[in-house]
Amino acid sequence: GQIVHLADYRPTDFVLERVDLTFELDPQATRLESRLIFHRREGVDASAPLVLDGDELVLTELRLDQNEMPASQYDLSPDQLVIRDLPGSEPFEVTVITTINPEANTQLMGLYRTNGVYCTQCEAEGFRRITYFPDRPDVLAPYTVTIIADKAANPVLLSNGNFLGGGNYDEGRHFAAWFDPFPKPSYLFALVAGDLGVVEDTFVTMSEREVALKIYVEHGKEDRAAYAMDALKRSMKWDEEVFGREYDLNIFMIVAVSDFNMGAMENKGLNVFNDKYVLADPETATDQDYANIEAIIAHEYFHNWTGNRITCRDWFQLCLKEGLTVYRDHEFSADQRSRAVKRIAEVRHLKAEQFQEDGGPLAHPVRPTAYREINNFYTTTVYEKGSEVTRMIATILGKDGFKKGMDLYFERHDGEAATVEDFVKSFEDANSVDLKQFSLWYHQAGTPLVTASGIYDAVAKTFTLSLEQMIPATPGQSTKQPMHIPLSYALIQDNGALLDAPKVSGGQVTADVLHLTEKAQVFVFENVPTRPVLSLNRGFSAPINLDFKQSTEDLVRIARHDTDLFARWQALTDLALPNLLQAAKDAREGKAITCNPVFISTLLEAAADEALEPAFRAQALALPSEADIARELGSNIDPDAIHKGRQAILKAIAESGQSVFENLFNTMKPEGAFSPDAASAGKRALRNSALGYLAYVTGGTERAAKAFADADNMTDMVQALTVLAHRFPEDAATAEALATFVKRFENNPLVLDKWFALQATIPGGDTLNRVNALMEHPLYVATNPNRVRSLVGSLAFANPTAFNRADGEGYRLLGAQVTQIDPRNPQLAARLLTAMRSWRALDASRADHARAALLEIDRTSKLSTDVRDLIERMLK
Ligand code: B3K
Ligand code: ZN
Repeated sequence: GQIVHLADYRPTDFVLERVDLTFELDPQATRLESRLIFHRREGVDASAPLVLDGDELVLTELRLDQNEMPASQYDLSPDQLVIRDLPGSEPFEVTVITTINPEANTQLMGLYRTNGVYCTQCEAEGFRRITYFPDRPDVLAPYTVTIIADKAANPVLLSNGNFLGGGNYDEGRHFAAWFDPFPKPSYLFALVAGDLGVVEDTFVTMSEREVALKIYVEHGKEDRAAYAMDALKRSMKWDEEVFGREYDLNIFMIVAVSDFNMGAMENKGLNVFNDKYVLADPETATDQDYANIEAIIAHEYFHNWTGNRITCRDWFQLCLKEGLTVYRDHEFSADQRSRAVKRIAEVRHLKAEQFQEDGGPLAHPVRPTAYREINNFYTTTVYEKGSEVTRMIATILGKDGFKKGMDLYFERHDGEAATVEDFVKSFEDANSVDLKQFSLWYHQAGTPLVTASGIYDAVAKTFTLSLEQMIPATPGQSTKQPMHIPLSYALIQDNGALLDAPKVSGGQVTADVLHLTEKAQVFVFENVPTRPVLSLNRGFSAPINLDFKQSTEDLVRIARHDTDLFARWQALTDLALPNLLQAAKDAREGKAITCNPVFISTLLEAAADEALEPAFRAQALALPSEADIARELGSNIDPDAIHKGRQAILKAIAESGQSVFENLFNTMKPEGAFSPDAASAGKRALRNSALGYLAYVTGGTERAAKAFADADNMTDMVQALTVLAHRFPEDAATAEALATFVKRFENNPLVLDKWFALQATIPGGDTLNRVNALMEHPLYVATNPNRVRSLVGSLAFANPTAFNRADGEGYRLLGAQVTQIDPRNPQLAARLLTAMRSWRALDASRADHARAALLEIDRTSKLSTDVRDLIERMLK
């Protein structure tokens, strides 16, 4: 793979007017006749050839305006088709006939088979595995698609757009024709065919058009699609109400498949989903599963406007659709559930994943300028930081200003392939503001570090806040410019009340937001009666690291009194962190581990506070993870010491809070039949958190075993089983519970994934033996991405002590998996490999083992571009 540069972008020489595809489906030899109408773009040299992309393609036939093309007119390779001597300005038709083997397609890109169902995945560059085509997002055209297939095996024949008609064909075959009037790029093409069950509903849009809604699942799983359907209808309504966006076709379809490289795909009118994000019922899905389904259904649906109606000019603009659509799905979930709890979960995820990426060898700007393999840029930086950048625009412009900008963006660019610059300009023009400095968020990688310090002058009654920003160097970017960082703040007085609208000087201030735009800046607040406590970056208004040394008393005041619940959670976290860091240090040096009693009492006070929603209290009790502690330490990391220290802190909290936890465990069970709503889920989360703490006091095993036996839903069952497995891995009760669970759910792949995952995350080096044994288990399916992620992915991403075992065996295990999976499924292999992206932060001996494992992969001949690209960046 060659490196592609943003600076090299230029439009195609030929404009694609229409696409007409006819598929004759066959498991090993599908025939596709593709008819493309082009014309030469105005001003393009008459000698310029038409260049079409391919990937491992077999050409069967080629015609120009219905006549067979002489071999002298084109150059052919599996990766490219170049046609010369084409008309000057009048339209012409190229017919490309290819033969495809869906069954041999293990990459799951292009046309493939999963459980007997034909399905496609074309983003980013999968369409070129189906036919020779100008496979880039700025080539938009309406598509007509005809599918012909054996009727008995494939009663369902689907593609994008509206259904035109269908009927019987020859030899037991039938056909269906679809037309998508909305011009789209090839990455949004989809085809699905097979024998599937369907759940149907309708939605009436804001202009009173009736839209048919259909969710296709494997036969017998129809009942488990009800929640997804409900989430879809709520998403459609919300997009009308909040963004003014109405659905456009007369049908919207979702298909759930069991072999999929990612979560889901927003193909126009025909979303294809990993069935993990469609299927749910109380017996088999956890509250987290329900929340994920709601968020992903919404995300893919929202793409219809942010991604499909307005798409990306080139793949460098990926955040234009992904960051924006993540922002939209975050806002949707916040509106459907508890906004503060949602924000806490988002920030936890952002810090765990994106901050880690931004601080390592794979760091890149939200809008990169070069890539070797685009599939490696579907990253948490493009998605989650991209969403944060959108959120900051809303913070800076306010609700109305943001809406004006979005409306202008939709108005200006509907039907187009746009850029990040187009997006930003819409906000500038709609609000008459200059966002030039702000745009650095798209271009400069690295998490800014803001250092803050405050001084109160009791005589002058002023509070002086000094801020300084530093953006760390990242690969290819050694020097950075100061950015525009919006910091939401509050001054909390002695009595806990917030100081109302204080007078501030020193820079731009809008509502409760300080705008840090200089490298160093001093804000002075006047008429402050007593020494205030500053709560800064409330709601995580900017995705930064904040270095602000606040005393325990000050943090306790924020934790008790801030009106922003996110800030209260942040203060509790800031109270916890120094204890966890010190504990890791003491554990490493073999010293006794202690914990600040004020932190413990503040935490327990929050846990027991009936005025706070249970989900918030559960978030507070979920201390920073081992990975969070590692990130705070930054270098010379010893995961065993972090684990040992954190366990000691958890035990100290459990011992002090035993009665609080017993009370929560006994009272937090939601009444009545199971409901996945946010309030019930919050109660379950708090109760299960209490169960986790109680595992550190006498009777822990028995209590967890009983909780497992009593569980009447998957959330409680999996939580109890996790407590048993993680805290008492060698206990007979654990072995028995694991056996009961697998026997009960042996026919449910999604539940089996949980069984594998919770064993792969048992702390400690012995887990590597367990994982090796599980890879030989008859229920382990090495070709199913969900199963591989649940076992190997969970070990590498979510089990620091086992994966980083001191002898390096964890890295070797991952390396062997990566090289084994790579030839079949490069995207899956590459994704697993990113688990090693922070290897340089480990202690010297572990880092040596990690480097050796990476070099071993590097020595493998014939690595995919995906893995090769990552290895090179990680070893650089
Ligand atoms: N757009 C797809 C992701 C495609 C990934 C290609 N490697 C799902 C989404 O973000 O909605
Ligand atoms: Zn997306």
